[in-house]
Amino acid sequence: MTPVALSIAGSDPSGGAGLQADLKTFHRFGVYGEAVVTLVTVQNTHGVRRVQPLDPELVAEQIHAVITDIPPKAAKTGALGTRGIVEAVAAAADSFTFPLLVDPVMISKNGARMLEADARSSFLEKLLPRAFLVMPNLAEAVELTGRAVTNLETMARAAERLRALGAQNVLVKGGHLEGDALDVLLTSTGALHHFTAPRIASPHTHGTGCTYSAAITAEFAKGADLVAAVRQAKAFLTEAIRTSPGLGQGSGPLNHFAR
Ligand code: PXL
Repeated sequence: MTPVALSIAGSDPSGGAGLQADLKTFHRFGVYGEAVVTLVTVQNTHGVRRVQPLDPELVAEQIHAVITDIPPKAAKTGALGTRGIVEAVAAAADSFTFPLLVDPVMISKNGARMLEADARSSFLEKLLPRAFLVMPNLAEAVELTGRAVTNLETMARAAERLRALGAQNVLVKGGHLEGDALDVLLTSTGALHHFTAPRIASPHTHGTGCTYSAAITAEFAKGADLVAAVRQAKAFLTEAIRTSPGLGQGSGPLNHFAR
């Protein structure tokens, strides 16, 4: 059977992040991709100029249409935009019979808000408890927990708080720390795992978070377990950054053909 994954995320017309990155990544992993649009951005490699969220009802209808026809084996969320969309996705997730990965996209690299500030409580109370895995970067971990997250120890503490709030598993991504790219995974059994990869100095990191979460989702769709999925995804990400095609005049995309 063809593995199927679903992304519920925003559109990046430059093709490096958001839904477009998710679909390319699913494809690269041999997974058929479904794509529900939550918001439309106007952007290129220089940055995001505009974010236009869709009507929550329209998002809910898209999800219903695809999952009742071609049910995925795993799904992920990316940029959700508004409180209304967060609540619509959380309500839909109640009937999901497959794992949901939540990438808590909040702010783009150049500072555009991808999730309105007043959506935070809905995100924490309604979406997080439905997440099989939530995977914040450092800034998102700070925003979600209200605590400083600056090293391995505080990354693990943030993961514990997010698990206490209902996420089954938490991956805190340390890519913005100094030194090697180190991520901390806290699983539902309370086990801590560390994943390291060499830091690659590159300006072309647009869509890194989206690509990472899409790769993990693709691995889930193929039946991988959590630790194996994160390990495969991180190896892909490292190679995709290392071999970025250098497109655009700003922060360009990764190489989604990598591996
Ligand atoms: O990488 C975060 C992100 C997610 N989704 C969309 C984006 C971005 C960053 O620019 O544009 C649609």
